[in-house]
Amino acid sequence: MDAKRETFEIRLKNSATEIEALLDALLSPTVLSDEIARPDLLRNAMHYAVLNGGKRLRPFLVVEAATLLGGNRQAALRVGAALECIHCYSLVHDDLPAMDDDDLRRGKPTVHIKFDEATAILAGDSLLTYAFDIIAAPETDLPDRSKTELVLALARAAGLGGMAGGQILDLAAEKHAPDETGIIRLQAMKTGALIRFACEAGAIIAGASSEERQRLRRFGEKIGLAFQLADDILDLTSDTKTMGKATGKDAARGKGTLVALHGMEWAEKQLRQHVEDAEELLHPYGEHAAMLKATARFIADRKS
Ligand code: GRG
Repeated sequence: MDAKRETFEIRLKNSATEIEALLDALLSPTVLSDEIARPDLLRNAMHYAVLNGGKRLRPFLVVEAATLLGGNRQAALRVGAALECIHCYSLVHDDLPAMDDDDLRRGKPTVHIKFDEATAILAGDSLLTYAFDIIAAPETDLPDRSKTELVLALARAAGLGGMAGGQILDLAAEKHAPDETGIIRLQAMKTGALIRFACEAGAIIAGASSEERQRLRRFGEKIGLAFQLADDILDLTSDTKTMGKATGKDAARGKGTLVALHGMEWAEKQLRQHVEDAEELLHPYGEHAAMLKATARFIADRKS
């Protein structure tokens, strides 16, 4: 492994450890002010949904983007934890029988298998709500204006016009295969929106100029495209053991992906192009952006 990749992997691992410690503390039995009680069953299901492995890529992007632009690291960790709560909620709900009906996630039984369906639905709901609590809470050391911007951007990324909207387009795509524009749009919503938010959030936390915020947002869009393309390639080339979840499901359902449309050779070339474009966007920051550039390469080269 080259030295740069090794440095990146150590940094990702360390940041994942910090995020997991924070998530564990946030999901402790201690009742917060204005909460009435924390029912054990629901809290345990949320804890299981969140602290069950996972690369913690989205929080890493928040922290690294904020670091690049001089933002407060502790605040970035809390926003990263909030984003991970939303990501995990989406996985819990995506795995439900009414959606993808999966038994395995991150190599372990999915939440509705380990607990039950009602608990999984409520754990997802509570993780979604908790994300906004974590950002707005006084412990997140940011000006109110930044918190409002973060809440608004995250709500737009996760909801009707973002991830949840993308999920319904994805479900509809099983019945009527979308054309190329439709595939790109649904993927930008379902997967891309949270990744773009992660990068833009770093700029918001740092109180960066609108030009810098826009640059980080475009970087997020590019790596979001790379992430989805890599996911589609892995769905065809990897196995359940490596991925920790079922593979080959998209192809089996005849679900339209860009890989299915254009072939593997095109997809791999396109993937490299997205990474190059992403790196180019960070050119003005030189070596300071080495970690974010390494993240773009990791997303394209990942094996799970
Ligand atoms: C239920 C509202 C709602 C949305 C679901 C995220 C999602 C939308 C569906 C998951 C299906 C899927 C496999 C999407 C592809 C991209 C993706 C989110 C992969 C998993 O993300 P990783 O690789 O996972 O970052 P870890 O486990 O490392 O966190």
